[in-house]
Amino acid sequence: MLPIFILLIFYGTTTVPHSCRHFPLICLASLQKTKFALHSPFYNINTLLYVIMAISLLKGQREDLNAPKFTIGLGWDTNSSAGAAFDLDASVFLLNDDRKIPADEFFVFYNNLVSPDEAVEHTGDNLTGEGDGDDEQIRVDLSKIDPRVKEVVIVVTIHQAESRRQNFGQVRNSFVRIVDAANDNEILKYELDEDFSIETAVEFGRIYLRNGQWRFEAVGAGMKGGLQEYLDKYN
Ligand SMILES: [Ca+2]
Repeated sequence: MLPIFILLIFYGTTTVPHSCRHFPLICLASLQKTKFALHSPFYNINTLLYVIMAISLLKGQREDLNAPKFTIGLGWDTNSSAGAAFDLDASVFLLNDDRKIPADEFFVFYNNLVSPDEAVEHTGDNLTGEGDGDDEQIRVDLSKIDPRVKEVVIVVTIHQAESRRQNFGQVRNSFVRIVDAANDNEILKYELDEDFSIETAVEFGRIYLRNGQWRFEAVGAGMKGGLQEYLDKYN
């Protein structure tokens, strides 16, 4: 435990997303530097827990999600210098045991910002994706979730991809992260590999209930199509 903790302290001043593939141990910590002062003699239990809990995920990795209330932050950058402007859209499908939405309103996107149980709220459509940080956010309160819902699928699609001739091969630095609403700590982050080419829609991740425990899976599965194709799949 102690060597791991020392390692976490050592890497607390650096950002390490891409070294995760080579140094999996470092992936234990996706550290918020501002929360973690090396010179402070007072490493309280919250700081320690936070350092242990912050996790960078690799594709396919699954982790328990122990925060009942959190924000899903999604980000991306695009090569928008050529051609039409990019507009990427985050959407969420709340699925039942049969992996279907119980009603149309359980598909939360830019034109339906809140689910009927008010457990999921899209904070609004970002039309450009410019700047750092989250480009679109979805707030989740699992304590409110409809008992029929067992899975929350998070997808990102390119608006009018076909007519604008755009795809995820032109998108980089995309990520999905989970931020605990209780303390604003980032508890999970998945930075997608940049191996997409012709895909116009990507499932970034999913949150699912298994044996009474909510978990997050870093999915990173792309496909050709858009929201209609996801609707056909989940409706
Ligand atoms: Ca958008």
